[in-house]
Amino acid sequence: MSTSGSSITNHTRPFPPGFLWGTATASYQIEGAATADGRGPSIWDTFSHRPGAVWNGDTGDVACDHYHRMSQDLDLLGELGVGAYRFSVAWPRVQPTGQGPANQRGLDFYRRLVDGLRDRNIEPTLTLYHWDLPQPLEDAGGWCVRDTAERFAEYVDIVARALGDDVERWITLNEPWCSSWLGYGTGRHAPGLHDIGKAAAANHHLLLAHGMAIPILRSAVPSAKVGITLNLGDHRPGSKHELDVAAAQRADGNLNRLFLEPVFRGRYPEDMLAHYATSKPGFSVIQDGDLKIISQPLDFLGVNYYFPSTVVDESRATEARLAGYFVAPNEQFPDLRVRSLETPGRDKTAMDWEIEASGLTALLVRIRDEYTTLPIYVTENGAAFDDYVDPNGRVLDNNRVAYLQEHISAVHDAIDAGVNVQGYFVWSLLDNFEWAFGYSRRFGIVWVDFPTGERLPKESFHWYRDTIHSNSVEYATSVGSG
Ligand code: IFM
Repeated sequence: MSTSGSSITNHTRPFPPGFLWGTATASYQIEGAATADGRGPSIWDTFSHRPGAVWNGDTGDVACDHYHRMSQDLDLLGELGVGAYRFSVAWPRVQPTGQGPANQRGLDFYRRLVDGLRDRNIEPTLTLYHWDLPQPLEDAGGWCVRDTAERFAEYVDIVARALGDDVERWITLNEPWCSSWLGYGTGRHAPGLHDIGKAAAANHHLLLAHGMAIPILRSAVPSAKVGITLNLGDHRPGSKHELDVAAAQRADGNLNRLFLEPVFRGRYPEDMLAHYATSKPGFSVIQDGDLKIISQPLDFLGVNYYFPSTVVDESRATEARLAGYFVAPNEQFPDLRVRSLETPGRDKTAMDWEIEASGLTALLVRIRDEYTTLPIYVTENGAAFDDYVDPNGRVLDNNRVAYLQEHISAVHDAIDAGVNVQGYFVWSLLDNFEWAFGYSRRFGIVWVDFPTGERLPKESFHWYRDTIHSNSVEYATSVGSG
Protein backbone atom coordinates (compact mmCIF):
# COMPACT_ATOMS: atom_id res chain seq x y z
CA MET A 1 0.00 0.00 0.00
CA SER A 2 1.29 3.48 -0.80
CA THR A 3 0.11 6.85 0.50
CA SER A 4 1.55 10.22 -0.45
CA GLY A 5 5.03 8.96 -1.16
CA SER A 6 5.34 6.54 1.76
CA SER A 7 4.72 2.82 1.70
CA ILE A 8 3.42 0.61 4.48
CA THR A 9 4.59 -2.99 4.68
CA ASN A 10 3.04 -5.62 6.91
CA HIS A 11 5.29 -8.18 8.54
CA THR A 12 4.42 -11.35 10.41
CA ARG A 13 6.59 -12.08 13.41
CA PRO A 14 6.24 -15.66 14.66
CA PHE A 15 6.78 -16.43 18.35
CA PRO A 16 8.75 -19.48 19.52
CA PRO A 17 6.72 -22.70 19.67
CA GLY A 18 5.17 -23.11 23.12
CA PHE A 19 5.08 -19.36 23.84
CA LEU A 20 2.41 -18.95 26.51
CA TRP A 21 -0.46 -16.61 25.69
CA GLY A 22 -2.73 -15.60 28.52
CA THR A 23 -4.92 -13.02 30.09
CA ALA A 24 -5.16 -11.79 33.67
CA THR A 25 -7.63 -10.62 36.30
CA ALA A 26 -7.64 -10.13 40.07
CA SER A 27 -10.09 -11.23 42.74
CA TYR A 28 -11.34 -7.91 44.14
CA GLN A 29 -11.57 -6.37 40.68
CA ILE A 30 -13.94 -8.97 39.23
CA GLU A 31 -15.47 -11.32 41.79
CA GLY A 32 -18.05 -9.24 43.66
CA ALA A 33 -19.99 -11.46 46.11
CA ALA A 34 -18.28 -9.56 48.88
CA THR A 35 -19.99 -11.39 51.72
CA ALA A 36 -20.86 -14.68 50.01
CA ASP A 37 -19.99 -18.04 51.51
CA GLY A 38 -18.24 -16.63 54.54
CA ARG A 39 -15.87 -14.16 52.85
CA GLY A 40 -14.52 -11.60 55.34
CA PRO A 41 -13.82 -7.93 54.65
CA SER A 42 -10.57 -6.84 53.04
CA ILE A 43 -8.81 -3.49 53.15
CA TRP A 44 -10.33 -2.73 49.74
CA ASP A 45 -13.87 -3.26 51.04
CA THR A 46 -13.16 -0.78 53.81
CA PHE A 47 -11.34 1.71 51.60
CA SER A 48 -13.83 1.68 48.73
CA HIS A 49 -16.68 2.38 51.14
CA ARG A 50 -14.84 5.42 52.53
CA PRO A 51 -16.42 8.59 51.08
CA GLY A 52 -14.15 10.21 48.52
CA ALA A 53 -11.63 7.37 48.31
CA VAL A 54 -12.81 5.91 44.99
CA TRP A 55 -14.23 7.65 41.91
CA ASN A 56 -18.01 7.93 42.03
CA GLY A 57 -18.15 5.98 45.32
CA ASP A 58 -17.70 2.74 43.35
CA THR A 59 -16.95 -0.44 45.30
CA GLY A 60 -16.12 -4.06 44.47
CA ASP A 61 -19.29 -5.33 46.18
CA VAL A 62 -20.65 -6.66 42.88
CA ALA A 63 -17.89 -5.84 40.34
CA CYS A 64 -18.26 -8.21 37.35
CA ASP A 65 -20.08 -10.73 39.54
CA HIS A 66 -17.54 -13.26 38.36
CA TYR A 67 -18.24 -15.27 41.52
CA HIS A 68 -21.65 -16.16 40.11
CA ARG A 69 -20.76 -15.98 36.42
CA MET A 70 -17.60 -18.02 36.52
CA SER A 71 -18.70 -20.63 33.98
CA GLN A 72 -19.57 -17.92 31.44
CA ASP A 73 -16.13 -16.38 31.95
CA LEU A 74 -14.48 -19.77 31.58
CA ASP A 75 -16.28 -20.18 28.27
CA LEU A 76 -14.96 -16.81 27.14
CA LEU A 77 -11.43 -17.95 27.99
CA GLY A 78 -12.03 -21.14 26.02
CA GLU A 79 -13.26 -19.15 23.03
CA LEU A 80 -10.24 -16.87 23.27
CA GLY A 81 -7.95 -19.89 23.10
CA VAL A 82 -5.48 -18.80 25.79
CA GLY A 83 -2.94 -21.28 27.09
CA ALA A 84 -3.00 -19.77 30.59
CA TYR A 85 -5.25 -17.69 32.80
CA ARG A 86 -3.82 -15.60 35.60
CA PHE A 87 -6.20 -14.99 38.50
CA SER A 88 -5.75 -14.20 42.17
CA VAL A 89 -7.11 -15.87 45.26
CA ALA A 90 -8.84 -13.58 47.73
CA TRP A 91 -7.22 -14.16 51.12
CA PRO A 92 -10.42 -13.15 52.99
CA ARG A 93 -12.40 -15.83 51.16
CA VAL A 94 -9.95 -18.45 52.40
CA GLN A 95 -9.32 -17.02 55.88
CA PRO A 96 -12.08 -14.50 56.63
CA THR A 97 -10.12 -12.90 59.48
CA GLY A 98 -6.65 -13.48 58.04
CA GLN A 99 -5.81 -16.33 60.37
CA GLY A 100 -7.15 -19.59 61.66
CA PRO A 101 -8.81 -22.47 59.85
CA ALA A 102 -9.66 -22.43 56.17
CA ASN A 103 -13.10 -21.46 54.98
CA GLN A 104 -13.88 -24.48 52.83
CA ARG A 105 -16.57 -22.70 50.81
CA GLY A 106 -14.04 -20.10 49.72
CA LEU A 107 -11.56 -22.77 48.67
CA ASP A 108 -14.33 -24.63 46.81
CA PHE A 109 -14.85 -21.62 44.57
CA TYR A 110 -11.21 -21.68 43.45
CA ARG A 111 -11.32 -25.47 43.08
CA ARG A 112 -14.22 -25.06 40.63
CA LEU A 113 -12.29 -22.37 38.79
CA VAL A 114 -9.13 -24.48 38.50
CA ASP A 115 -11.12 -27.53 37.38
CA GLY A 116 -12.94 -25.41 34.80
CA LEU A 117 -9.63 -24.18 33.43
CA ARG A 118 -8.15 -27.68 33.26
CA ASP A 119 -11.30 -28.92 31.47
CA ARG A 120 -10.53 -26.35 28.78
CA ASN A 121 -6.79 -27.07 28.66
CA ILE A 122 -5.95 -23.71 30.18
CA GLU A 123 -3.10 -23.57 32.70
CA PRO A 124 -4.05 -21.84 35.94
CA THR A 125 -1.53 -19.19 36.96
CA LEU A 126 -2.35 -18.36 40.53
CA THR A 127 -1.47 -15.10 42.27
CA LEU A 128 -1.65 -15.47 46.03
CA TYR A 129 -1.91 -11.78 46.87
CA HIS A 130 -3.36 -9.09 44.65
CA TRP A 131 -3.99 -6.48 47.35
CA ASP A 132 -7.03 -7.76 49.29
CA LEU A 133 -5.53 -8.02 52.77
CA PRO A 134 -8.05 -9.22 55.40
CA GLN A 135 -9.15 -6.12 57.32
CA PRO A 136 -8.45 -7.60 60.78
CA LEU A 137 -4.79 -7.94 59.81
CA GLU A 138 -4.69 -4.28 58.80
CA ASP A 139 -6.26 -3.42 62.15
CA ALA A 140 -3.32 -5.21 63.75
CA GLY A 141 -0.78 -3.15 61.78
CA GLY A 142 -1.07 -4.46 58.22
CA TRP A 143 2.08 -4.75 56.15
CA CYS A 144 3.88 -2.38 58.51
CA VAL A 145 4.28 -5.23 60.97
CA ARG A 146 6.21 -8.46 60.63
CA ASP A 147 3.38 -10.60 61.91
CA THR A 148 1.45 -10.07 58.64
CA ALA A 149 4.23 -11.87 56.74
CA GLU A 150 3.88 -14.81 59.17
CA ARG A 151 0.11 -14.84 58.63
CA PHE A 152 0.66 -14.78 54.85
CA ALA A 153 2.83 -17.89 55.13
CA GLU A 154 0.00 -19.74 56.91
CA TYR A 155 -2.48 -18.68 54.26
CA VAL A 156 -0.15 -19.81 51.47
CA ASP A 157 0.15 -23.21 53.09
CA ILE A 158 -3.65 -23.60 53.08
CA VAL A 159 -4.02 -22.61 49.43
CA ALA A 160 -1.05 -24.68 48.27
CA ARG A 161 -2.38 -27.81 49.96
CA ALA A 162 -5.89 -27.24 48.63
CA LEU A 163 -5.03 -26.49 44.99
CA GLY A 164 -1.45 -27.70 44.52
CA ASP A 165 -2.41 -30.87 42.71
CA ASP A 166 -3.72 -28.83 39.78
CA VAL A 167 -1.78 -25.56 39.84
CA GLU A 168 1.81 -25.47 38.73
CA ARG A 169 2.57 -21.76 38.26
CA TRP A 170 2.41 -19.69 41.46
CA ILE A 171 2.92 -15.96 41.88
CA THR A 172 3.45 -14.92 45.49
CA LEU A 173 2.67 -11.20 45.23
CA ASN A 174 1.31 -8.87 42.59
CA GLU A 175 3.07 -5.50 42.44
CA PRO A 176 4.27 -5.12 46.04
CA TRP A 177 5.28 -1.56 45.11
CA CYS A 178 1.59 -0.62 44.85
CA SER A 179 0.68 -2.35 48.10
CA SER A 180 3.39 -0.52 49.97
CA TRP A 181 3.98 2.88 48.35
CA LEU A 182 0.45 3.59 47.05
CA GLY A 183 -1.23 1.96 50.05
CA TYR A 184 0.84 3.39 52.90
CA GLY A 185 2.71 6.27 51.22
CA THR A 186 0.48 8.23 48.83
CA GLY A 187 -2.83 6.95 50.23
CA ARG A 188 -4.25 6.43 46.72
CA HIS A 189 -4.82 2.76 47.48
CA ALA A 190 -6.05 0.85 50.51
CA PRO A 191 -5.47 1.21 53.39
CA GLY A 192 -5.06 4.88 52.41
CA LEU A 193 -2.24 6.02 54.71
CA HIS A 194 0.19 8.87 54.00
CA ASP A 195 3.29 7.77 55.81
CA ILE A 196 6.54 7.18 53.93
CA GLY A 197 8.18 5.40 56.88
CA LYS A 198 5.31 2.92 56.99
CA ALA A 199 5.46 2.47 53.22
CA ALA A 200 9.14 1.49 53.47
CA ALA A 201 8.38 -0.96 56.30
CA ALA A 202 5.55 -2.42 54.22
CA ASN A 203 7.93 -2.76 51.27
CA HIS A 204 10.18 -4.95 53.40
CA HIS A 205 7.46 -7.03 55.04
CA LEU A 206 5.80 -7.74 51.70
CA LEU A 207 9.09 -9.03 50.31
CA LEU A 208 9.60 -11.03 53.50
CA ALA A 209 6.16 -12.57 53.01
CA HIS A 210 7.17 -13.46 49.46
CA GLY A 211 10.34 -15.14 50.72
CA MET A 212 8.54 -17.02 53.49
CA ALA A 213 6.03 -18.37 50.98
CA ILE A 214 8.67 -19.95 48.72
CA PRO A 215 9.67 -23.00 50.83
CA ILE A 216 6.04 -23.55 51.79
CA LEU A 217 5.02 -23.73 48.15
CA ARG A 218 7.95 -25.97 47.28
CA SER A 219 7.17 -28.38 50.07
CA ALA A 220 3.39 -28.54 49.45
CA VAL A 221 3.74 -28.61 45.65
CA PRO A 222 7.06 -30.20 44.64
CA SER A 223 6.46 -29.45 40.96
CA ALA A 224 5.60 -25.78 41.64
CA LYS A 225 7.06 -23.04 39.48
CA VAL A 226 7.31 -20.06 41.80
CA GLY A 227 7.71 -16.40 40.90
CA ILE A 228 6.82 -12.86 41.91
CA THR A 229 5.17 -10.19 39.76
CA LEU A 230 6.70 -6.71 39.89
CA ASN A 231 5.42 -3.55 38.24
CA LEU A 232 8.55 -2.13 36.73
CA GLY A 233 9.20 0.93 34.62
CA ASP A 234 11.69 2.49 32.29
CA HIS A 235 12.64 5.84 33.81
CA ARG A 236 14.39 8.35 31.59
CA PRO A 237 15.87 11.68 32.67
CA GLY A 238 14.29 14.65 30.88
CA SER A 239 17.76 15.99 30.03
CA LYS A 240 21.42 15.15 30.49
CA HIS A 241 21.65 17.60 33.38
CA GLU A 242 23.12 15.83 36.41
CA LEU A 243 20.14 16.78 38.59
CA ASP A 244 17.72 15.19 36.13
CA VAL A 245 19.88 12.09 35.82
CA ALA A 246 19.86 11.83 39.62
CA ALA A 247 16.06 12.32 39.68
CA ALA A 248 15.60 9.42 37.23
CA GLN A 249 17.94 7.36 39.40
CA ARG A 250 15.76 8.02 42.47
CA ALA A 251 12.56 7.08 40.62
CA ASP A 252 14.24 3.93 39.35
CA GLY A 253 15.48 3.17 42.86
CA ASN A 254 12.03 3.38 44.36
CA LEU A 255 10.00 1.57 41.70
CA ASN A 256 12.51 -0.95 40.36
CA ARG A 257 15.61 -1.44 42.47
CA LEU A 258 13.90 -1.59 45.89
CA PHE A 259 12.36 -4.84 44.62
CA LEU A 260 14.78 -6.26 42.06
CA GLU A 261 17.87 -5.91 44.25
CA PRO A 262 16.58 -7.73 47.35
CA VAL A 263 14.93 -10.47 45.28
CA PHE A 264 17.88 -11.12 42.96
CA ARG A 265 20.90 -9.80 44.86
CA GLY A 266 19.90 -10.23 48.49
CA ARG A 267 20.41 -6.56 49.40
CA TYR A 268 18.62 -3.24 49.30
CA PRO A 269 20.14 -0.47 47.15
CA GLU A 270 22.42 1.75 49.24
CA ASP A 271 21.12 5.00 47.74
CA MET A 272 17.56 4.11 48.70
CA LEU A 273 18.50 3.02 52.23
CA ALA A 274 20.25 6.39 52.60
CA HIS A 275 17.26 8.26 51.14
CA TYR A 276 14.83 6.67 53.61
CA ALA A 277 17.22 6.64 56.58
CA THR A 278 15.21 9.21 58.52
CA SER A 279 11.77 7.77 57.67
CA LYS A 280 10.60 5.69 60.62
CA PRO A 281 10.18 2.80 61.05
CA GLY A 282 11.29 2.47 57.42
CA PHE A 283 13.93 -0.10 56.67
CA SER A 284 14.96 -0.31 60.32
CA VAL A 285 12.49 -3.22 60.48
CA ILE A 286 14.96 -5.45 58.57
CA GLN A 287 16.22 -8.29 60.76
CA ASP A 288 19.27 -10.53 60.39
CA GLY A 289 18.61 -13.25 57.84
CA ASP A 290 15.67 -11.50 56.16
CA LEU A 291 17.50 -10.79 52.92
CA LYS A 292 18.47 -14.46 52.66
CA ILE A 293 14.80 -15.40 52.95
CA ILE A 294 13.80 -12.82 50.34
CA SER A 295 16.44 -13.80 47.80
CA GLN A 296 15.74 -17.54 47.56
CA PRO A 297 15.88 -18.95 44.05
CA LEU A 298 12.81 -18.48 41.87
CA ASP A 299 11.63 -20.20 38.72
CA PHE A 300 10.48 -17.11 36.85
CA LEU A 301 9.90 -13.39 37.11
CA GLY A 302 6.55 -11.77 36.30
CA VAL A 303 6.81 -8.29 34.80
CA ASN A 304 3.92 -5.85 34.54
CA TYR A 305 4.53 -2.97 32.15
CA TYR A 306 2.20 -0.19 31.08
CA PHE A 307 4.05 3.05 30.29
CA PRO A 308 7.46 4.72 30.25
CA SER A 309 8.29 7.70 32.38
CA THR A 310 10.41 10.79 31.91
CA VAL A 311 11.34 12.77 35.00
CA VAL A 312 13.32 15.83 36.04
CA ASP A 313 14.46 17.16 39.37
CA GLU A 314 11.74 19.35 40.89
CA SER A 315 14.09 22.34 40.80
CA ARG A 316 14.29 22.07 37.01
CA ALA A 317 10.59 22.14 36.14
CA THR A 318 10.86 25.57 34.52
CA GLU A 319 13.72 24.54 32.22
CA ALA A 320 11.67 21.50 31.17
CA ARG A 321 8.66 23.71 30.39
CA LEU A 322 10.85 25.97 28.31
CA ALA A 323 12.10 22.91 26.43
CA GLY A 324 8.47 22.26 25.38
CA TYR A 325 7.38 19.61 27.88
CA PHE A 326 4.21 19.59 29.93
CA VAL A 327 5.36 19.19 33.53
CA ALA A 328 3.13 17.42 36.03
CA PRO A 329 3.52 16.85 39.74
CA ASN A 330 4.64 13.28 40.28
CA GLU A 331 1.98 11.57 42.37
CA GLN A 332 3.79 8.27 42.30
CA PHE A 333 6.79 9.47 44.25
CA PRO A 334 5.72 12.32 46.55
CA ASP A 335 8.96 12.18 48.54
CA LEU A 336 11.48 11.92 45.73
CA ARG A 337 11.58 15.57 44.58
CA VAL A 338 10.86 14.60 40.97
CA ARG A 339 8.48 16.00 38.37
CA SER A 340 7.01 14.02 35.47
CA LEU A 341 7.28 15.20 31.89
CA GLU A 342 4.79 14.54 29.17
CA THR A 343 6.32 14.25 25.74
CA PRO A 344 4.43 16.57 23.39
CA GLY A 345 2.48 14.70 20.74
CA ARG A 346 2.79 11.28 22.31
CA ASP A 347 -0.48 9.29 22.48
CA LYS A 348 -1.92 8.48 25.89
CA THR A 349 -4.43 5.99 27.27
CA ALA A 350 -7.50 6.91 29.29
CA MET A 351 -5.30 6.58 32.39
CA ASP A 352 -3.24 9.48 31.00
CA TRP A 353 -0.36 7.03 30.59
CA GLU A 354 1.94 7.69 27.65
CA ILE A 355 2.12 4.94 25.08
CA GLU A 356 5.59 3.80 24.18
CA ALA A 357 6.18 0.12 23.59
CA SER A 358 9.96 0.41 23.25
CA GLY A 359 10.03 0.99 27.03
CA LEU A 360 8.94 -2.64 27.47
CA THR A 361 11.78 -3.93 25.30
CA ALA A 362 14.30 -1.75 27.15
CA LEU A 363 13.02 -2.98 30.50
CA LEU A 364 13.17 -6.67 29.54
CA VAL A 365 16.69 -6.32 28.17
CA ARG A 366 17.82 -4.50 31.30
CA ILE A 367 16.39 -7.20 33.59
CA ARG A 368 18.32 -9.83 31.64
CA ASP A 369 21.53 -7.76 31.62
CA GLU A 370 21.45 -6.68 35.26
CA TYR A 371 19.35 -9.12 37.27
CA THR A 372 18.34 -12.51 35.94
CA THR A 373 18.25 -14.85 33.00
CA LEU A 374 15.30 -16.73 34.52
CA PRO A 375 12.24 -17.12 32.30
CA ILE A 376 10.19 -13.93 32.24
CA TYR A 377 6.45 -13.73 31.79
CA VAL A 378 4.88 -10.40 30.99
CA THR A 379 2.11 -11.03 33.52
CA GLU A 380 0.24 -7.80 32.70
CA ASN A 381 0.14 -5.37 29.83
CA GLY A 382 -2.83 -3.55 28.38
CA ALA A 383 -4.62 -0.23 28.15
CA ALA A 384 -7.74 1.61 29.24
CA PHE A 385 -9.61 3.52 26.56
CA ASP A 386 -12.99 5.26 26.43
CA ASP A 387 -14.77 2.33 24.82
CA TYR A 388 -18.43 2.32 23.89
CA VAL A 389 -20.93 -0.05 22.33
CA ASP A 390 -21.74 1.30 18.88
CA PRO A 391 -25.21 1.29 17.28
CA ASN A 392 -24.39 -2.07 15.67
CA GLY A 393 -23.76 -3.56 19.10
CA ARG A 394 -19.97 -3.75 18.69
CA VAL A 395 -17.02 -2.32 20.59
CA LEU A 396 -14.49 -1.34 17.96
CA ASP A 397 -11.51 -0.69 20.22
CA ASN A 398 -8.94 -0.30 17.48
CA ASN A 399 -6.77 1.84 19.77
CA ARG A 400 -6.44 -1.13 22.15
CA VAL A 401 -5.64 -3.45 19.24
CA ALA A 402 -2.87 -1.05 18.18
CA TYR A 403 -1.54 -0.85 21.76
CA LEU A 404 -1.45 -4.63 22.14
CA GLN A 405 0.07 -5.11 18.71
CA GLU A 406 2.90 -2.66 19.45
CA HIS A 407 3.61 -4.11 22.87
CA ILE A 408 3.52 -7.72 21.74
CA SER A 409 5.89 -6.70 18.97
CA ALA A 410 8.10 -5.10 21.63
CA VAL A 411 8.17 -8.44 23.46
CA HIS A 412 9.25 -10.01 20.19
CA ASP A 413 12.07 -7.45 19.96
CA ALA A 414 13.23 -8.56 23.40
CA ILE A 415 13.16 -12.22 22.39
CA ASP A 416 15.16 -11.32 19.29
CA ALA A 417 17.67 -9.66 21.61
CA GLY A 418 18.03 -12.95 23.48
CA VAL A 419 15.77 -12.27 26.49
CA ASN A 420 14.10 -15.39 27.83
CA VAL A 421 10.48 -14.19 27.62
CA GLN A 422 8.19 -17.21 27.73
CA GLY A 423 4.72 -15.72 27.89
CA TYR A 424 2.48 -12.69 27.72
CA PHE A 425 -0.78 -11.96 29.59
CA VAL A 426 -3.17 -9.22 28.50
CA TRP A 427 -4.59 -7.06 31.27
CA SER A 428 -7.45 -7.69 31.38
CA LEU A 429 -9.98 -10.30 30.32
CA LEU A 430 -12.87 -8.15 31.58
CA ASP A 431 -13.61 -4.49 32.18
CA ASN A 432 -13.43 -4.32 35.96
CA PHE A 433 -12.99 -2.33 39.16
CA GLU A 434 -9.93 -0.20 38.44
CA TRP A 435 -9.08 0.56 42.08
CA ALA A 436 -9.27 4.29 42.90
CA PHE A 437 -10.75 4.90 39.43
CA GLY A 438 -13.68 2.58 40.13
CA TYR A 439 -15.49 1.53 36.96
CA SER A 440 -14.50 4.66 35.04
CA ARG A 441 -11.55 3.01 33.30
CA ARG A 442 -12.07 0.02 31.01
CA PHE A 443 -9.07 -2.28 30.48
CA GLY A 444 -10.98 -5.36 29.28
CA ILE A 445 -10.90 -7.12 25.95
CA VAL A 446 -14.44 -8.05 26.96
CA TRP A 447 -16.93 -5.24 27.60
CA VAL A 448 -18.91 -5.59 30.82
CA ASP A 449 -22.24 -3.83 31.17
CA PHE A 450 -22.02 -3.25 34.91
CA PRO A 451 -25.74 -2.73 35.63
CA THR A 452 -26.65 -6.10 34.07
CA GLY A 453 -23.34 -7.96 34.17
CA GLU A 454 -23.62 -8.81 30.47
CA ARG A 455 -20.37 -9.54 28.62
CA LEU A 456 -19.55 -8.53 25.05
CA PRO A 457 -16.22 -9.44 23.44
CA LYS A 458 -14.57 -6.35 21.95
CA GLU A 459 -12.71 -6.15 18.65
CA SER A 460 -9.47 -6.63 20.63
CA PHE A 461 -10.77 -9.99 21.89
CA HIS A 462 -11.14 -11.23 18.34
CA TRP A 463 -7.79 -9.79 17.36
CA TYR A 464 -6.06 -11.43 20.34
CA ARG A 465 -7.75 -14.76 19.58
CA ASP A 466 -6.31 -14.65 16.05
CA THR A 467 -2.88 -13.66 17.38
CA ILE A 468 -2.90 -16.61 19.78
CA HIS A 469 -4.08 -18.93 17.07
CA SER A 470 -1.32 -17.90 14.66
CA ASN A 471 1.31 -17.63 17.45
CA SER A 472 2.55 -14.51 15.71
CA VAL A 473 2.03 -10.79 15.61
CA GLU A 474 1.52 -8.61 12.58
CA TYR A 475 3.11 -5.22 12.53
CA ALA A 476 3.41 -2.54 9.93
CA THR A 477 6.41 -0.44 8.99
CA SER A 478 6.17 2.74 7.04
CA VAL A 479 9.00 3.84 4.77
CA GLY A 480 9.19 6.80 2.46
CA SER A 481 8.95 10.54 2.05
CA GLY A 482 5.56 10.78 3.87
O1 IFM B 1 -5.77 -2.96 37.32
C1 IFM B 1 -4.43 -2.94 37.63
C2 IFM B 1 -3.99 -4.28 38.22
O2 IFM B 1 -4.75 -4.63 39.32
C3 IFM B 1 -2.55 -4.21 38.64
N1 IFM B 1 -1.72 -3.72 37.58
C4 IFM B 1 -2.12 -2.54 36.88
C5 IFM B 1 -3.57 -2.66 36.42
C6 IFM B 1 -4.00 -1.39 35.68
O3 IFM B 1 -3.88 -0.27 36.50
